[in-house]
Amino acid sequence: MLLLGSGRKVRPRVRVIGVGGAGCNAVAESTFERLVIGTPLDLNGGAWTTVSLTEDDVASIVTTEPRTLTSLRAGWYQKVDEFVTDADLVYIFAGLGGRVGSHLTPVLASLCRQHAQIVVTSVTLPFSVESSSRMELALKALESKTQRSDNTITFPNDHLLRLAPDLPLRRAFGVMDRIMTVTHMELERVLTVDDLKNLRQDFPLGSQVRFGYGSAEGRNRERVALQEALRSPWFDFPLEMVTAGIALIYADDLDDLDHRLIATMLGRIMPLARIRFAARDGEGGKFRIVLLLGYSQVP
Ligand SMILES: Nc1nc2c(ncn2[C@@H]2O[C@H](COP(=O)(O)OP(=O)(O)OP(=O)(O)O)[C@@H](O)[C@H]2O)c(=O)[nH]1
Ligand SMILES: [Mg+2]
Repeated sequence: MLLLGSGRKVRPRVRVIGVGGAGCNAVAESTFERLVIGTPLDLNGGAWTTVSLTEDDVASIVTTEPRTLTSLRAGWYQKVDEFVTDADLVYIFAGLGGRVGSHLTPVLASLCRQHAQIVVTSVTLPFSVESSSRMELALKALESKTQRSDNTITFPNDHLLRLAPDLPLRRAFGVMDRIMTVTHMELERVLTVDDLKNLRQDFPLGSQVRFGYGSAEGRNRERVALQEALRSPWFDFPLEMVTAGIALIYADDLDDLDHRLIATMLGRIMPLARIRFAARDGEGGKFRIVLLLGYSQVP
């Protein structure tokens, strides 16, 4: 069984970036060194690095080809560069479908890759009710992001409606913010620099990652929680395709046998996957599991 958090207990230097309206909101609760970048309307204050974009900046970001944008080294670009210069691991958050997040995220992901060992980008895709042009823009942005500059965790907003069909849009955004950001904070308590090397191999550049969650109590709690997590609306691809994964387990009194049971169950469903496990303390008799499952893009 592959465990995260073993090896030297040296924690990676983490930086978090929120891009555009959705990204800035999503990182508001993050406990790491954060940078938010967007128009003045997007920036929600707080004691972290703030990069305010003018309308001219936004116009050039939207109309300039990413490679040219990089070579221009505008003021905002240099501020982000400075912020991530000694980072080992960078998380970027954005909502695709608008102007800033969609156009800037791929550029920032490439920039961060020049410094950090791992860059994880978490993006939402718009709700269908928003507009079809938003979805088009979002999918285009997603495609240009998979120019092998990072690993992308994608959260199509629509899938949330399968869990909570009657949520008003504003509330739904808030729920998505939490779903998107909780995992990076939890992982941080476990990951060491040695883990980054392994994860880099497991999740090659351009990997697509999705999220699932389950919890249960009582008899067969491991099995029930795992089945719930595997039914996640975000696992909308065949699980046999999964090549790598992270299983974060929260439970008290877990022994080796429980670990092995979970590893065996996952192995049956995802025979090709290298799954790494991390155990965290639980609450009462509850067993909770977060699954991040990834597959490499077919070139
Ligand atoms: N999770 C979350 N998603 C949001 C939020 N606000 C907007 N979104 C989603 O993110 C997409 C992009 O919206 P924004 O983040 O406002 O876009 P932007 O990057 O700021 O770009 P512009 O608004 O066009 O300047 C929207 O289509 C929504 O689907 C939010 O507060 N939280
Ligand atoms: Mg916006």
